[in-house]
Amino acid sequence: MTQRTLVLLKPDAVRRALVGEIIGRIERKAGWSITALELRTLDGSTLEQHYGEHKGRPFYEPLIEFMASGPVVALVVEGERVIEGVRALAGPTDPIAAAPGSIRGDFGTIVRENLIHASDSEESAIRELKLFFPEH
Ligand code: RTP
Ligand code: MG
Repeated sequence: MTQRTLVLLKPDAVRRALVGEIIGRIERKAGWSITALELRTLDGSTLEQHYGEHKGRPFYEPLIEFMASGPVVALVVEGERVIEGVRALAGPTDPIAAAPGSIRGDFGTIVRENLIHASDSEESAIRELKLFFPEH
């Protein structure tokens, strides 16, 4: 089942120069490919649409501020079961609970600064790809 997913390497990953490390893990999965990639600083409107499901939660405002605090690397990844697959590479939201070997488990400590976003379902992937790469 070939799918496409939206991945964001969050501002902490860019600041800490972990972009190559994280992209390398995605690239090495058999048969997956990166079909779009861009360094960009996200504006409030894009972030409100992207994280709209969390509006009203206590972590929402600091999350939006963090996500706008520096450039992210946005990428489209295509391949076999890639939606579930990138979420598995990333590990659970809380990096302390994430197993070593996962991206969050290997590099993160703070819940907010957990390095990577990946679409969590086919519906989210379609919505997020339209938001970040409408031309794609
Ligand atoms: P993402 O949407 O970024 O891929 O992460 P996720 O699905 O694993 O987690 P989600 O529940 O959607 O939360 C979105 C992002 O908000 C930050 N967060 N902070 N309690 C907190 O301080 C808290 N909870 C969530 C994280 O950056 C999380 O990835
Ligand atoms: Mg999420």
